[in-house]
Amino acid sequence: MCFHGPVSLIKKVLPFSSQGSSLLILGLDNAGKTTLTTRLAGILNGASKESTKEASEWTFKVNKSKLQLWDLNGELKNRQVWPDYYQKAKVLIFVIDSKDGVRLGEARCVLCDVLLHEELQKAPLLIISNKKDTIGSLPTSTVVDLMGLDRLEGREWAIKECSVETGDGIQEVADWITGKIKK
Ligand SMILES: Nc1nc2c(ncn2[C@@H]2O[C@H](COP(=O)(O)OP(=O)(O)O)[C@@H](O)[C@H]2O)c(=O)[nH]1
Ligand SMILES: [Mg+2]
Repeated sequence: MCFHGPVSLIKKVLPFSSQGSSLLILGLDNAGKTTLTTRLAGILNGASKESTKEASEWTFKVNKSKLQLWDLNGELKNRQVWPDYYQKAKVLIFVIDSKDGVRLGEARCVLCDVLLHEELQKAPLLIISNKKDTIGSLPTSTVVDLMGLDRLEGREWAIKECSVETGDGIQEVADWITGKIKK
């Protein structure tokens, strides 16, 4: 007997296991999400589980408990499946390419849409202003301004500068995650 069909269907509808916490890594394509995930795996005992064109699943060990991490594909055509992952997300990370001022407006709209989802109402949010090693990287105050972050109401949020390529700021991101998963 073959259960492949139904099991795949259940997995698609319920991408999370019932145990542990879940973290979503979101952002536009090319922001640095996958590079960040790989870097974090080195610090937080991460192991890659499954990868599709829409999402990569990882398991991390944080504070002796299991953390499921999902690195979601940020291309426009793949963003429509993001809500499938919102149900049990405890923590959100939104990665921004700080040298791509042209796409900050798009990033703002995408983040706005994400935060409107009821399931994510209580999830703390970390914005990562990435690619700080590049010439033309925008200062954090400009990113906060252009993303409208100071207008976020009723949401626990923080912003950190990072260069996931060089590793600068990664430890602070890992510490932030560890602090949130403790709660
Ligand atoms: N200079 C620089 N390049 C980066 C940084 N982070 C990511 N990149 C590059 O940006 C491109 C997209 O990164 P990737 O992690 O695949 O982005 P994703 O589409 O959000 O998953 C790759 O060529 C990375 O090497 C960074 O902090 N600095
Ligand atoms: Mg990616």
